[in-house]
Amino acid sequence: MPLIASDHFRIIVGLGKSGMSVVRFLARQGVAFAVADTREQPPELATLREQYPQVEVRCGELDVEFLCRADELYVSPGLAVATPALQQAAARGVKLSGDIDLFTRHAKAPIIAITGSNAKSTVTTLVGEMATAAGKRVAVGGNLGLPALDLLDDSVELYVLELSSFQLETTDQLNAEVATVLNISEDHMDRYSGLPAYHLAKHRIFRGASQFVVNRQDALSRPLIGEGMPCWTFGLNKPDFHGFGLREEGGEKFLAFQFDSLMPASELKVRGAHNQANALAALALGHAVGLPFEPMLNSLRAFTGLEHRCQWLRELNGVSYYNDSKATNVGSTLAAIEGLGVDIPGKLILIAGGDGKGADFSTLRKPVSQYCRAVLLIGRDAELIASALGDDVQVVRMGTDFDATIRRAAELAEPGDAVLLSPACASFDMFKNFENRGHLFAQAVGRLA
Ligand code: UMA
Ligand code: ADP
Repeated sequence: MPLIASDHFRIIVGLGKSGMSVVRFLARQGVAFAVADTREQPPELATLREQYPQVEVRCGELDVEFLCRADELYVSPGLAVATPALQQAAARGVKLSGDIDLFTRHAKAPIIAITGSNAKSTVTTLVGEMATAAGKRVAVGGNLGLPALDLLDDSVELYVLELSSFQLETTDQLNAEVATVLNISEDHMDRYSGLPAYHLAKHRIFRGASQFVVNRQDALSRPLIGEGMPCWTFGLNKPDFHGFGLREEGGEKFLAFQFDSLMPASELKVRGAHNQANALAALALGHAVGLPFEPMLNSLRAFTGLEHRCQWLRELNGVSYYNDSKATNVGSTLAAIEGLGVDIPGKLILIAGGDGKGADFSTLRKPVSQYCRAVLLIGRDAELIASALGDDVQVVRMGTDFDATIRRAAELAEPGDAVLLSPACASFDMFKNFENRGHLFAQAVGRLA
């Protein structure tokens, strides 16, 4: 079959937020392009038609002949590169790329690149705040919400990017100044063939990096390449010569660098050991690009955490309520149960369930039996979770009435307990997204009397 790829024509596949950022970028560059999306009504279609009426758009099933008119495809992170039509186009010589690849080719300032199964948004936000406090002109985005290409600006001195495995699949050489995989636990098993494939996608973040930040307590965070490159570490244990950790002095825990204590961990406003790890990771990333300690520590002291991430909502009748709706995988729910479980005088009433994305819930059993008084299950995969938890703890299957679930949780709680929404699942089977799930939870908690 002849190759019909042209040298100067691009196709953007997927017209969501990131696709639209590629549209704006290519239009600014004067590059010819078209758009394809498997959805009949992609979210940015109306905007595209209004602002770029001359651009050809193909909606519905991907047409390989159409895709082969391009020399390069910019594929949305929402579409797996394994999608047959994309693979067929690739086999015919069309390059598969993405918005992050395009970003790297044009970014002039150093990039701090952050991925991991959990804590990406928290650490990315923290590093951004540290850089601002240190007086840097910093741009923060990526998977976090503001597409990377929309950040490009010659006046920027530092880019801080949160990157998902989906974005990394189409990223060839990121060339970050410093890159990290914060942690690895199972997620998106409905998209990957297993943990190794997911791990490989995440580790593409290290391609071309000048420095690495490694989690000492997670072997899977260690780069597979680049022996001998400058490497900083973080972990909840004592710091080594290269890194950040916790030291105990006079019975108190301190965030520390090498052999020096930096600040008492108790000065952090965010709760749980996982947030101490996040603070240490942010310090390591900031240190790697030369940010001074004082503004970094001030940012840590001021940080109250992001909405929907183990966010304290209120106390009522001696019971605290936490919104951890962003816990969309098992690893994040484990961190919440273990982090809050040791912190509260009573027990947890856990609300979990939703779309499990093919996850294995069995690791929840032990911490749930240790820290939970009861578990209320919602959503599509409630039965899967119930069978993984066994009968160590009271399990209540709730229907689709989310308000009733929250009222039931309040009834089951005793003074000193905490009600924790930490679903270990995606939300799409019952809610618009995790934000919507968290907001509805917060509203219902607000109505409790
Ligand atoms: N889709 C189709 N056909 C297409 C293209 C997309 O059916 O041709 C569907 C897929 O189910 C896909 C969904 O639409 O999952 C969203 O795709 P999109 O192209 O509309 O997405 P964007 O609006 O561009 O958002 C993407 C990221 N979304 C995903 O990776 C799924 C956003 O991350 C990111 O903030 C945004 O780019 C800007 O960079 C969101 C996310 O859920 C927050 N990320 C996952 C996570 O954090 O776990 C990885
Ligand atoms: P991401 O962007 O990777 O999804 P977030 O910062 O948004 O990360 O947090 C997602 C979920 O992970 C939240 O439920 C949060 O409480 C939890 N979490 C935060 N830090 C950690 C950590 N270090 N390890 C495990 N889970 C964490």
